[in-house]
Amino acid sequence: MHASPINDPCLDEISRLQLERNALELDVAGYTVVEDVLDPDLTARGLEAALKTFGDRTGKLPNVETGESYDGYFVQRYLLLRDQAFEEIIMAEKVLALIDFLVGQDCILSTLTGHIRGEGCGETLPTGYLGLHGDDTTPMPSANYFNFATVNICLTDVDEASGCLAFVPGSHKLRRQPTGPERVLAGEGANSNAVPCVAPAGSAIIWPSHTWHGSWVSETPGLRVTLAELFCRPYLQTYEMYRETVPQEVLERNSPRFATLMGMDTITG
Ligand SMILES: O=C(O)CCC(=O)C(=O)O
Repeated sequence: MHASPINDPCLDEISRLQLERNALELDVAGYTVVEDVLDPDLTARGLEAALKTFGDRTGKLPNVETGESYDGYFVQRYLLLRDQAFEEIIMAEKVLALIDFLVGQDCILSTLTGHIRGEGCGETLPTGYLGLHGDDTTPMPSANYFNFATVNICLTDVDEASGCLAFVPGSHKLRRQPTGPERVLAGEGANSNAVPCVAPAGSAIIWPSHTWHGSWVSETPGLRVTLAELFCRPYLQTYEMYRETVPQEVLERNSPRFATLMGMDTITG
């Protein structure tokens, strides 16, 4: 005799891609890392496109080795339509399998944001570190399911010296934002529950919106470059208005799932 199987397309996809341990980590720790979600060619194209976008918009092309003119922390939104590499990156299948697990297969893309971290504090982040926070912007207490899920795609290696992410394992179960003192990541009173998360280029760091995270100051002159993807339930307002702006030719060269991520199946707004 055999027990009845449970049929669930999301679980089947997680098994097919051998991501069972990652799904468990998301449930237990509130974050996980999957290496090699991008191949080296796509990682290199994504990095070049990200650097070019920052350069075009600021007038200073970032140099990953020297980090010149990029001390501190820099953020650029609306990257997706700047380069076809970004369209491929948001479709990385291992990432989407875990995103489906967190926020459902009908989720939409809220933003594709570029993050550059250079040495020290700079003008943009006087503390040097980015304080602990959750990415759920809905009122507290947070829902007992996830409204948003975040992915950081590493386009360069992210190690402790270059200002890696900090996570508080298990904090996704608290269903609230950290208090002011709980946000602190360095110096006296730093939150001792925060642990570092390092990952090589080509990896995805994935977490549900409730998990407390931040990042430490970089102590190296080179740049750490990541893409932050935020996915959300389809009834929420997105950071970036893809449904209203995505060109038809972009939809035509991509899959139906890409169109769903662009919000093409939503009826509100
Ligand atoms: O890039 C970082 O340092 C922080 C990233 C972050 O907080 C996020 O993607 O939500």
